Amino acid sequence: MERTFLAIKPDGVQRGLIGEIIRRYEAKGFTLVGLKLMNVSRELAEKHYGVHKEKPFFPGLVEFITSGPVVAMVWEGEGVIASARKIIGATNPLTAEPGTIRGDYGVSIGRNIIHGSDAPETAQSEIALWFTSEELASWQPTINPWVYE
Ligand code: DAT
Ligand code: MG
Repeated sequence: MERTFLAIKPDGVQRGLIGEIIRRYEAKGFTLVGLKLMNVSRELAEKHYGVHKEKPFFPGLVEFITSGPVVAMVWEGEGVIASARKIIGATNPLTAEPGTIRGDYGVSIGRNIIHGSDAPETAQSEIALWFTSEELASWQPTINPWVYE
């Protein structure tokens, strides 16, 4: 079963959106297999956003993601990587569709509430970067026959 890494950024935590965001993925039918509230070290932030190292917004991005607690999560389900990104919406909240998390709650690109892995390779490397295998719970929700045909 496919897994993805999602993180509620410091703005999402400060704005009281933790429950609302988790509710959306639960209601969709995906399974939560990893969850922790944590402060992000500069080292972890720079590794996580390593692909953007040369971008002008990189220093601000690292500053922002280390500025307060983050909710790191791993979600499991059929097609969860692409679907979770659809639920998140476009990078810029002003162009993100209403109904998406960023479209409903955000205004600024530098305050876009949530991160989600963008492909199977990044999902795998981000899960390994943020979680140990002991921190992930493998379980089968009993409702799954009502979620999957
Ligand atoms: P996404 O988070 O949708 O995968 P991304 O990987 O292109 O977007 O960029 C990572 C984060 O960096 C993004 O969530 C917000 C920030 N960011 C991206 N482009 C930016 C820009 N032009 N100005 C400021 N911040 C930006
Ligand atoms: Mg990205």
